[in-house]
Amino acid sequence: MEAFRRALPRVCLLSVGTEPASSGSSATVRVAATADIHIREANRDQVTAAFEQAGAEANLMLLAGDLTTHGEPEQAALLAEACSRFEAPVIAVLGNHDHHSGRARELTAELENGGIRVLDREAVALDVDGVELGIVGAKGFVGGFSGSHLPDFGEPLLREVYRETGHEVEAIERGLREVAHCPVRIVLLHYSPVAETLQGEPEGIWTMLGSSRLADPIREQEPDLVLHGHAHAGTFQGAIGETPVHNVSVTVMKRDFWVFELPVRRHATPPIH
Ligand SMILES: [Mn+2]
Repeated sequence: MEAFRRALPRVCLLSVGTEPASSGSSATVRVAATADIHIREANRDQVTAAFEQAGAEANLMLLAGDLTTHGEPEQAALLAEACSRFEAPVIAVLGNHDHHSGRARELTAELENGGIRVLDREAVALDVDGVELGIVGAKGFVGGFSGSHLPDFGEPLLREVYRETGHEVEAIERGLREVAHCPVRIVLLHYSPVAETLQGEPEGIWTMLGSSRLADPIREQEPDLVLHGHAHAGTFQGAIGETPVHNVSVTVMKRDFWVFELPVRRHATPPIH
């Protein structure tokens, strides 16, 4: 697991990249996204400054896991404090680092005390400046991609790993159905559903970085955006069918946040009689 211990990301003072809005769209919602912040005492001031700036620019903040370095609730409290200084809602999923101390429940409580909504295999619909956004949040899990699939075969422990990924896939599928009515739908993961955004990582560890099984409900239900982290040396942009997939790990973006301007499909104005 040496790969996961290498080079903890340096959160440097912010530049916020922006995805240009589609021309002709009458409304957009600004979503600031990041992953693999790994907050700890040593970087809390930089993280806090970055969050304040992005929080002032965006309608919504999405955090794609590995919020802490070792999964200690005290580290989560630092992030909760950083998120208390702006009004934009913050929605997060946990990553593998957030589970490392076996205290994910306490850690989640700290985050939620600070107003951060943690999604664990669930969906939420929220009104952001008059637009109903559907967010499906799941950590995702391992399993690999074409040529490196973990099969549902053999020792019970390995089959349990396979099954665990299956639970994540089911949650994404169910969550997308629950927010099908929302004009903007986003899937927030930690592990990757595509190999494309892992390009740059050694292929030998791709099985541990995500699973193509996570992509099945996304391909079928076509949300507007999929975000993940975890692959620190991966690639920013990928796709599942028509749905853009972005690896928003801070080390991939080379900045603290990316602000996506998502066009909003509004219902046509009814005729006046
Ligand atoms: Mn990770």
